[in-house]
This record gives sequence, structure tokens and C-alpha cells, in this order.
Amino acid sequence: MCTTCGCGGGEATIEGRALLMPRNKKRISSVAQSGYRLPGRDHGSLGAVHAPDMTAERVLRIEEDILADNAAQAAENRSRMVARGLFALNFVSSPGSGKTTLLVDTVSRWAGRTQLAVVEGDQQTANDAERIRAAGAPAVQINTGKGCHLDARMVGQALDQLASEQHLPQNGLLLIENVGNLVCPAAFDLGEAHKVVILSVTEGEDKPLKYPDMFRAADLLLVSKMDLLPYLEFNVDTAIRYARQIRPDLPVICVSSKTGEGCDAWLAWLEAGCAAVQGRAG
Ligand SMILES: Nc1nc2c(ncn2[C@@H]2O[C@H](COP(=O)(O)OP(=O)(O)OP(=O)(O)O)[C@@H](O)[C@H]2O)c(=O)[nH]1
Ligand SMILES: [Mg+2]
Repeated sequence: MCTTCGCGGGEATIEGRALLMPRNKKRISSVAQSGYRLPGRDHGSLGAVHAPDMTAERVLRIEEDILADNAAQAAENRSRMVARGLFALNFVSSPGSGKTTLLVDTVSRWAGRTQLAVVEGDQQTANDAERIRAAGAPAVQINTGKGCHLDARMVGQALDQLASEQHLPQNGLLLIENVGNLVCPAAFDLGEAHKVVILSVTEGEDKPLKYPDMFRAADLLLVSKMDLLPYLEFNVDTAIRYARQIRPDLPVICVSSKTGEGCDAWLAWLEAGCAAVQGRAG
């Protein structure tokens, strides 16, 4: 369950099989079922009712437990990935910004450099993992059901799945595509080296100001679908200025998966990250 919007609650699958149960499942379900709403907080359209036995302090404690549990698993993932020389990235964005298209393009451009694997996160369907496999890279699909973000436990199990298939790269790249959502994935560390936020030119320049947590959490901004600029009123400089109001000095690469614009800079950024992680692992 998400601490922010109350989504999810245990129906996630990995490659179609149920995930192993989180340690705090019982506590999480009790909140989800009670539908308790903190006084004065807007939890949207959850249809929540007050549960007399749930104090606000207890709900806050459970939220802290969820994030602490996630942080512990993320730390495990991170040590495992660094020890293996893996440069792991967590791609976050609105639905449809071009994440999978960029990953497919990256798979083909990265050929012959290092090993690479992809973890795909969506609420439903294996479409994105199939697109990655068709491009020639191993992929694991996580379906979060009602959940609106990946968490560290899901990614830990995806690492196990890749390892069991002999597909977990050694000294290579792990690309994790999060569920399309500019809000909740910001709060969940997966053990990645960096979050990479993608903002497509069709979304409007003001997204960094409207969804600041995501842009604060990211270490790179990719402005995508640059080939569409001639047909839109999107001002790239304004979007970058807004992003840097939230996260000063945020590096930015403008890309198009259709024309190849920016792909050299993107690959150079990936190369530098791999070299840094592998230097530490070595
Ligand atoms: N013109 C143009 N279209 C693009 C580009 N990248 C992606 N698209 C299109 O944008 C749509 C969504 O692309 P996806 O790669 O599926 O986006 P996504 O972010 O993975 O979507 P979700 O996984 O559903 O969140 C598709 O129709 C793509 O063809 C681009 O660089 N230029
Ligand atoms: Mg996708």
C-alpha cells in the first residue's frame, strides 16, 4: 500500500506469479480495510470512513513502518547491485512519456558494450517486457495491480528472478521502468543509483512545479519527444528553469527516440555511471 494515496494492498505479481508477502502485510491491510482518514487530510476519492480504533498517531506510525521497511529492502538491493557492478536506474514519469520507447532504443544502441537487463513495472499487462525482449534484452514484468508504484521488495524479487534465469548482469546496466505516475514513485527508494525523470514535450512546462517531489528526487531529467516540438507550444528553457527551481543544477538531456536527438549524450551519461559503479565494485 502506498503511504500517500492508499493504493495497492498485496495483489502484485512478478511474471504472473504472486509476490512473496511483505512482513508488514497484516498491518497494511488493517489500514486499507478500515479506510481511516487522517483528520484534515485529503485522501481523494477513497471513500474513507473513520475507524474509531485507529488513532492518527497509529496511522502515522504505520506509514513510517512502510517506508522504513522499504528503506531496509532498498539498502539490501543497493548493496547487492553495487557488489555486482550494476549501474541501476529507476525511470519515473507520467504514463506515456516514452519510457519504454527510450529503453527499447537504448537496448539496441547499447549492444556490444556491457550486459543489460530491464525490470518493467505496470499495473497490468506484460506489453512493455515483451517490447524489451523483442529488442533483445532480458526483462522481468512486475504487475502492481491496484498499486501505483514499484517498491524495493518487488525489485528484490525481480533481481532473484533475473538471477535464477542467469540474466542478472555482472558489471552492467539494470534499467527499472516504474509505473507511470509522477507522484508516489518519488517516495520509494528501490536501491537504484539514480532516479531518472522523463518529461515529454506534450505534457506542459509546468509539471516540475506541480509535481515537485519527483523532480527533487531525480538526478537526471530527460526531456523526451523533442521531434514533436514544431507542433507544440512547449518551451524547453522554461521547463528546465522550473525543474531547476525545484532541484538546482539538475542535469538535463533533450532526447527523441524517433530522430535519435540526444542519444549520444544519453549513452555517454550511462557510460560514465557504469564506470563509476564498476570502479567501486572492483
Ligand atoms: N513522436 C514521438 N513519439 C514517441 C517518442 N517516444 C515515445 N513516443 C510515443 O509515445 C507513446 C508512448 O510511448 P511509451 O514508450 O509506451 O511510453 P511509456 O512512458 O513507456 O508509457 P507507460 O509505460 O504506459 O507509462 C507511443 O505511442 C510512442 O510511440 C518520441 O521520442 N517521439
Ligand atoms: Mg512503458
